[in-house]
Amino acid sequence: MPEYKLIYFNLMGRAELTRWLFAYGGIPYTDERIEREEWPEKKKSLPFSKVPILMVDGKPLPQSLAIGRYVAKEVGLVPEDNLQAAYCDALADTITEMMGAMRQIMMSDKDEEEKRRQFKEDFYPNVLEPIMTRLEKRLSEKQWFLGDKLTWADFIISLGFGHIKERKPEIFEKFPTVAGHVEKVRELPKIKEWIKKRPVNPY
Ligand SMILES: N[C@@H](CCC(=O)N[C@@H](CS)C(=O)NCC(=O)O)C(=O)O
Repeated sequence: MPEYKLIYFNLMGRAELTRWLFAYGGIPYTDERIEREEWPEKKKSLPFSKVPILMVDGKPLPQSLAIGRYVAKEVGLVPEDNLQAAYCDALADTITEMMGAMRQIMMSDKDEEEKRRQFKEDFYPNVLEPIMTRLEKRLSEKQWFLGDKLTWADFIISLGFGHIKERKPEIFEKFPTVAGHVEKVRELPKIKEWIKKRPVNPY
């Protein structure tokens, strides 16, 4: 087995998917966490200017989704079938875009009232609800995102919507199956164990 080192901030953020996958597969790795104040100096020493980076036997792999897909494959959570695997990729892109739209509002220099308005009048009805509506239907008909087999897409759903569910549980009243899915993945024994022991971070 290769030697793995995951480099990221001391946050869940874009690295948590990979940490869940390592936990699920019982794969040992070094979870290197950079504190904010260390970043400018650390950045100079890295082969890419952004994190996460996964060092595999000392060689760097950038980009959170590429890292996630690679580790998911290692732990058997990428379907063999090419089209089924592409459905997982499409879900990963959809949730990443959704998180990007959310981040854009949160990080903007607008005041809190304007941000609330943007969430209420644009993000929820135009971005979040269409995705949740489709997922609610799909997950009501299947055990997991792709049917009876767990894939890394289920981890992405639980991670992406878990953050929103913690902050705005009322949104999930209309989407009980998505809410249940978020918890179902978190109840997988290895994931539950990781969540219990991981460092506490707000996001
Ligand atoms: N598309 C990249 C984005 C990576 C990214 O933006 N990383 C942020 C942290 S979430 C970062 O390194 N920020 C520090 C900087 O830009 O100096 C990925 O998914 O890995």
